[in-house]
Amino acid sequence: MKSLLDGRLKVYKGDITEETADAIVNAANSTLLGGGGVDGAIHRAAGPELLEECRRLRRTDYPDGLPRGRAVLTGAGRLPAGSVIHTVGPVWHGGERDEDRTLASAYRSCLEIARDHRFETIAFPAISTGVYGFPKERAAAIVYRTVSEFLSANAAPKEVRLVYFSEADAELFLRVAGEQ
Ligand code: AR6
Repeated sequence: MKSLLDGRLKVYKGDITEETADAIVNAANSTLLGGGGVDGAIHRAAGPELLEECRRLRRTDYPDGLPRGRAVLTGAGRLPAGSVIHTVGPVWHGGERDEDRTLASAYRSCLEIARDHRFETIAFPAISTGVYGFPKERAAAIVYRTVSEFLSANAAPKEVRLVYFSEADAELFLRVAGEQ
């Protein structure tokens, strides 16, 4: 595990479904009804209660789905985390469709929810860098910038965890962060 930003940013390899943070982030899609990748893993581990809560949110607040770059809070079902923040990152189309800004907005929206609920810890997977195809290096630079800016302006959350699914992805982030 590596610590950055005066110990407030932790970076390591892990499985986000095992995190005990106040909130873990789900790289969802607009339907909020589950999918593959980390979304599928989170729903599998959380159980049917989480899906039911997402269905309810669709009926009440998001009949047309959760827009890209936004985030919404739910409980965590059987997960060890306190709650789940679902966000929808951009699909990579070559960089001409505001993908960078949408990715920053997805991270920022999650951090705002954590701050507003006075969460001490929030754990993120690498949003958009799987099925959605966002280039990992480019995402790392955006994530580092967005998290640094947010933490320097806000006392909560106290700690942000970036949980990468492979050692190589965690190392790539640390290299890019070191270049910023
Ligand atoms: N813990 C941490 N990271 C994980 C885990 C895990 N258990 N499982 C996968 N990853 P992706 P996206 C990493 O594709 O690109 C879904 O179908 C993975 O290695 O899950 O935002 C949704 O429903 C990768 O680095 O999310 C959407 O339709 C990262 O998580 C779509 O995929 C993100 O990969 C979202 O695509």
